[in-house]
Amino acid sequence: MPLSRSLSVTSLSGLDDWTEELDLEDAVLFEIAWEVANKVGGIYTVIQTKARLTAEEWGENYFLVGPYMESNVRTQVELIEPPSQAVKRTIDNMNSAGCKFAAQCDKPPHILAHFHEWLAGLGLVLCRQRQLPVATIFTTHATLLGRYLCAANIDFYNNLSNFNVDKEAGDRQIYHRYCLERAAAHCAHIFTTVSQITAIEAEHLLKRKPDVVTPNGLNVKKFSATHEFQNLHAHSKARIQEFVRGHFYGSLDFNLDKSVFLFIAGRYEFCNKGADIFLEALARLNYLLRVKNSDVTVIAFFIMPARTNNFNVESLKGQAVRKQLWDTAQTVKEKFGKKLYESLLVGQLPDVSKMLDKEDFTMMKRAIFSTQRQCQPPICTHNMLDDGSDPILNSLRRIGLFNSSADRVKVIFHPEFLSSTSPLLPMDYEEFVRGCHLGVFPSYYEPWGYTPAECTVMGIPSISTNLSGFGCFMEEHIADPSAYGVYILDRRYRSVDESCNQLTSFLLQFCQQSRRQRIIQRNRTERLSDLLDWRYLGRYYISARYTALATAFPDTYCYEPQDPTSGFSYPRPASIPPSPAMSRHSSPHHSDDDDHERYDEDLEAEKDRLNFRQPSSLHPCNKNASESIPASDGSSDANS
Ligand code: G6P
Ligand code: 1S3
Repeated sequence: MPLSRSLSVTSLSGLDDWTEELDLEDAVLFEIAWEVANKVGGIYTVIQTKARLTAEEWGENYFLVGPYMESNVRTQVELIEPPSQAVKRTIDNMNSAGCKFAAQCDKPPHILAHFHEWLAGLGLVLCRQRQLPVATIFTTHATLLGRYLCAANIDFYNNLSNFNVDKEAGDRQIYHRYCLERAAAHCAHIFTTVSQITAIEAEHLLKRKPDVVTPNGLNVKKFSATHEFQNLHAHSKARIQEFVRGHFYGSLDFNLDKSVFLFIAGRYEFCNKGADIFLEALARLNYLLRVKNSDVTVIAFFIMPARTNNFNVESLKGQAVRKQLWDTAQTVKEKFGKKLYESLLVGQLPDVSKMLDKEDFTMMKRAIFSTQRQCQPPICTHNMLDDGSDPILNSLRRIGLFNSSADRVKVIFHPEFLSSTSPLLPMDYEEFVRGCHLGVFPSYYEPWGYTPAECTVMGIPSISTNLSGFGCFMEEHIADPSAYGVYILDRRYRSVDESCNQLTSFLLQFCQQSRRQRIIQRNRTERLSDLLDWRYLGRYYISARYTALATAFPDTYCYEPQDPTSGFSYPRPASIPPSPAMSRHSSPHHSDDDDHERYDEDLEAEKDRLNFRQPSSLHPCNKNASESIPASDGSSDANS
């Protein structure tokens, strides 16, 4: 039965509406990746977050193919009967013939197979080698050689055109994998990657220029109440504060209300992810805050998985001590409350000096005694297996950040991904991000970089770099990213020392903001989230798919690819960007309510000023279709 599918991408604040239609008569889409229902890294997030939109477009003709891992199947996959006869026949044939059969139908569907990363690339190479009637797409999310060269601290971007790629791959003993990746890139009808910067890298290292750049999106959760995400920040921050109270018990000589929570998270690639320069910048920030006698305390979290043998005793003890203090306070409060109540019942004001007895004081003294600590609060929450050679710990030893009282910058290294079932910090990653003030991702090698994108959609400011796909994308499409809380560090045209200085100055600037300024900035950050929604960015994948179909089956599909974003630009915020000098926080009448009113003004003013240039719409055509599809407002290239 002929299928006609249409996809509407609408209602994103200020961004263009977009409607696309293609007659996908009996066409099926397979998306193949090692990370389908198998969380290893960012590719899992791409597939998982994009699935809904792709399923809306392809319906039951969309199939994801990944490795069979029993535990993942049990937790992430719902087993069903094959939906279409063609697929059922294929599966039956494969089962009965030990997977040796290709699809055999009277009228075979048009197959589009999208392979992600070199691990899945072999299937693509074999499709082409066996001349199967399959339209193919290969997406690389990073090049193997690029990752290896950057991790070796090589001046990568200034030497892109000079590498002897075969030799470099051979020297690093990845030649077989490199060849597979390069073969997949060359065999594919359409070759894509996740950012412009990785497109340049691929052109030099894989020797093929990507046909389409497919930036990574997210499923953006929109709250009906404007301030809901701000409330979530406050709620999650309170939970992080609780953890900090326990971690620093006995040394809580800083004001938690004036503490700023920074974090870096991701795969533990010390230099590629920029943990090296983050640490250096923290040391410089510590110095600056100390000489300025600042009352701000920075707590920097490193969430990067390393080899451990579980939580360490001191960290667990900290949370136990905090819990004990809490329980003691609750017990005393209850006794106090009961006596107060009884006194009021008989019409008397209580004698406050008699409300607590000796026993209560003993209990409280004992609790206070338990907070005595001979050592400084730990840096690391776990027992590290490679303590002596761990790069984060060694850097901390070198720069001398040991969580001492005098330090204005404290560090907590949590070498395990977060989990809501943790006995130490029972929060999942999303809750944790929401509770922090700033994500710091000064990566040197980062084809896209989901971490700052996730911060943005949750309304949390972040620092990324002009060597990351995300940073370049934001720099390209936003007039003044830092005004929106998207700080982009220059790691391309500056020396490491200069980048460290710039990072230090971003951090210092951030620490000097008042609460009110942070709130306004978060509002602005969140406003960018539509830009990162698959409902907007999904069009690049659609463009790649239509182009592949038209290339492989030119008698059936015709499509003239256009740049799906021929330049939209997000304007500067209408109001003055937050800066410490603009703070009205000292106003005696200041309250959070003022702030919330101010957010709305800020929001409305900017809505009025939004002036997007719309991308020219895609015009796929099917030879069966009579005309190309105009933009949803009826024009072909309208301005909103
Ligand atoms: C949110 C809440 C406010 C709270 C603020 C704290 O905006 O709605 O009630 O005061 O967070 O912000 P801060 O940047 O100090 O964590
Ligand atoms: C890669 O994962 P990574 O963290 O090794 O793919 C991600 C998804 O495309 C991308 O966001 C990231 O930059 C790459 O490096």
